[in-house]
Amino acid sequence: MEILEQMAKAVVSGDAAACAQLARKTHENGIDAVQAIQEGFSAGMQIVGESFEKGDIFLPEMMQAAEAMNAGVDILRPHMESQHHKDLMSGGKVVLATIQGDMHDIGKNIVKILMSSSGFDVVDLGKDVNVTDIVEQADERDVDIIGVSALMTTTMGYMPEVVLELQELGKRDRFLYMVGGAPVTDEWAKEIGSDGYAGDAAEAVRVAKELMHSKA
Ligand code: HCB
Repeated sequence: MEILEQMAKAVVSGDAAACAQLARKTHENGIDAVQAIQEGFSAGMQIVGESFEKGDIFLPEMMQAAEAMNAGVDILRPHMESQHHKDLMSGGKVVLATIQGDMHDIGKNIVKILMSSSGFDVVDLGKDVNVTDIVEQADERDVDIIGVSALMTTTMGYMPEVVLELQELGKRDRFLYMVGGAPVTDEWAKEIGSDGYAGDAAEAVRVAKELMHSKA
């Protein structure tokens, strides 16, 4: 779809006004907000990441792209909340965080919007959250699911620590643990002893629902 390509290009060029305008246009054209984010904006972010890795662009351009994507997501947020998988039954309580050392939160924020609008009660701990804080908050708030995000190969190394801390406290069986973020794979998620992996926000909702069913 041409408009999705334009959305990707607007992110690549860091054009917040164009991202917002295209987001409005997708809504007017009846395009699903989640599809627009995943196939439009996120596809652009993928290109931005590759260009950064090759040294074709630098940090300021990557920051500008992030701001542009956020401007577009802000426009789509109410549409995701009102139109997507609206489910008034409670799906369960989830604590979400980007792991310690990691400032990337765009993906985690999208997961939050979609989970909230799908009937989950979501507590967002933010970004760069210490493993011990994640475990303590999950316990204090008596959640069903701990959802953690990592965008760097360095910070994904902290993900197994959530399992280890829960085991040390004798509470591993009390929580369902799911992980995600660009470098995370299904295989790795299994290897570290988590209960689920999701490659995008829509899958995160599906996996969270399946986990809740398995618990019931
Ligand atoms: Co950043 N960065 N960055 N970055 N960044 C990456 C992640 C690299 C891969 C780029 C590259 O080199 N190819 C790279 C990491 C390499 C590595 O693995 N070691 C990198 C680097 C190196 C860095 C810095 C170190 C750069 C520097 O300072 N020299 C620095 C790190 C700072 C820190 O964290 N300590 C940095 C900074 C930044 C910003 C600030 C400029 C900006 C982040 C802004 C923000 O998040 N508020 C940024 C961005 C935007 C990126 C890229 C380009 C895009 C990330 C993104 O938002 N994607 C990224 C390249 C890439 O990922 N391909 C690059 C779009 C979202 C929607 O996708 O995968 O996050 P997502 O989320 C999906 C999905 O994974 C899933 O659902 C989401 C929605 O569909 N999901 C979950 C996510 N979390 C989940 C949790 C669950 O439980 C379940 C599902």
